[in-house]
Amino acid sequence: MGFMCVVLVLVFLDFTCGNPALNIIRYREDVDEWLNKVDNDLLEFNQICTKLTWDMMVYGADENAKTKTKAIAQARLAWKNKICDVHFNSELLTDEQKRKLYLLCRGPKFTEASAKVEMEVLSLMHMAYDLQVCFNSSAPTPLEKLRNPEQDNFGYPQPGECLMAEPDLEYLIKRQDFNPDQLAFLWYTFYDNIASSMREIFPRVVKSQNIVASANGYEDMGALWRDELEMPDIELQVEEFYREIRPLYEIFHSVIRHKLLIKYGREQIDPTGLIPIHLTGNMWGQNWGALIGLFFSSNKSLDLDKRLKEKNWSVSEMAEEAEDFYTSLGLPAMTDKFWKYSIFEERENSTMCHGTAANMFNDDDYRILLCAKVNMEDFYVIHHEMGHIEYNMAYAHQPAVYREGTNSAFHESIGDVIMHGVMVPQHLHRLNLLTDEELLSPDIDMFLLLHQALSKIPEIPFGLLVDEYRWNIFNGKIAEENYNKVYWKMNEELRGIKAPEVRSEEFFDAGAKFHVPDNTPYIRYFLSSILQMQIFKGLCDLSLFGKFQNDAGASMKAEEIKMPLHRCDIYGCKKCGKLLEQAMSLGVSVHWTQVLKMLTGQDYISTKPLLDYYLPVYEWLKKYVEVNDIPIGW
Ligand code: X8Z
Ligand code: ZN
Repeated sequence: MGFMCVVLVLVFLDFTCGNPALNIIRYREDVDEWLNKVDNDLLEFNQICTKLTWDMMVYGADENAKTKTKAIAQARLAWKNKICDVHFNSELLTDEQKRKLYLLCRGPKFTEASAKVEMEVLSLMHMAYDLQVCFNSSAPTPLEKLRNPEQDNFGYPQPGECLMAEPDLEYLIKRQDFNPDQLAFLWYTFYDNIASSMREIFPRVVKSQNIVASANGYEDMGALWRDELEMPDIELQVEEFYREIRPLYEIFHSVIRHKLLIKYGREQIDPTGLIPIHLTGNMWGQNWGALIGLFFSSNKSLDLDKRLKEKNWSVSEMAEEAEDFYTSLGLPAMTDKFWKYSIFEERENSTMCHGTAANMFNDDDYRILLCAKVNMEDFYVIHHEMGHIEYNMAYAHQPAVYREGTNSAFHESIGDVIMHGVMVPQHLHRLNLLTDEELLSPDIDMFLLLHQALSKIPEIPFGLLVDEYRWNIFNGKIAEENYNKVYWKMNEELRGIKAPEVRSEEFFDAGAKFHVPDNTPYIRYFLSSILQMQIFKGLCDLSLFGKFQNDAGASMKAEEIKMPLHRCDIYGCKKCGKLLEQAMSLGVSVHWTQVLKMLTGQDYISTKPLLDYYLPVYEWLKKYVEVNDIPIGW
């Protein structure tokens, strides 16, 4: 969600627009009037900033755009400093007024000088990531040596060819027909290029970030990021959540390692050790969906990517299908401007390719930017981004200060909730991605659950890793000279993953993940992985098809026996859409516990729905481990 992220940075930078300096406001009514004015300014800033950010993402950041951004940022920081300097007689403030003031004034505090440094270092990070790699055309390259005439090298980069790191190399590393050396070469090409430039920049980022965080009373930038989530003991809570999920991850890890051992042999895989990241089918080892073939031999398997392609859908037709799911719930369709301005595919001159949803804060102007292809992973990304847009639309009537998710983890979870509704046999059958026979086959549940598990379970420890790591850099627990060593040590401890070979301090490998150069907090995805299952369960309980029906036709009253969560078909459930809409429409006007209570009946985060959802996979993996005598853990 690069866009929201960049904008957030700018939102915190803020505009001028002369509000008369009211340094002490004594009356409630005056506070309301003042807040209304401030809100109008905020809306205007958001409109200007989002337009600038969108244009920079789409057309690149030329000098003109940079100058404009700088000017707006300066104006905005002056504005924010001014409004946050106003004093109130707090006994007179209503709870609503207090919440607005908290929301307006949280985040970093800039001076002209610190804003300048911050913008410089953030822009350097972006340049390090938005990278095109050109493969050497003269000297014999590792690429040449790796080219195997016996093998289908189709798609392997040719000497002289230039590719974007994300998404082109990211896409290639999924290929299961490349050999381990070829996969390692792709991985090194991505990481060596990005992580070496990031090594020099990141310490400057840390310094700059901590200055602007402590200027507003936070201990460091990690504390500032955590504040947005409004979970006071979040560091302990996320540890506890992962402790609950870890047995599922470990058994899953062990079975995948065993399958990789069969495929690649002991030369590549240590049967009791760590999984090499470049063999996970993903540049960051966060999504193992490309490994589904390890479980189902290709001729027998149900290749959903292939089926999607056979439908001859374009990417925008995939987006229409996603929209259809949302409208089936009674949620609004995408707007005309969405279809007019959104970018779905990689362009010749694309600079930014990470999936992004943009709220332009302007009537019905919402957009997404993707470099998608026709495959299931990008079908997911489309649903994910549309979830952001539905959230944006639901709170559009709120004052500008409330037009955010109740916290960022909720914003990340909506589209994923919907995607869980897509990945049930009934809906895939509705999309003609499953035949009648497959719908009724007893194996279909396990296939889809494994598909979901491969795509989503590795994201959980990765979500924790990216931010625990950065929190510990911001608070000084990780010293600069150990940045990379600690990163790989945490990879080992938290998720049993290693680099192809030991990495030196010449690199800052965490910087090869988009959200690090984009300066976007990442724990939201960890929390979303858990929350989305809770919310999906909340919706499932409301839907008719969340329950087994009584004797065919005898009564339309649903039995109280619940449908297993992984089979819950929420498509068309108007009650579900209504509840989602009500919850999302509150924006950040209320604390997230209230929103979660509406959606699930509980006001706390629980891993139970996630563990229940995967229970059949867990049982299946346990048996598999016993039968094959597979060691667990690393
Ligand atoms: O960044 C994203 C979205 C945009 S908010 C495409 N995601 C995370 C990632 O790619 O690392 C979605 C899942 C995790
Ligand atoms: Zn997102």
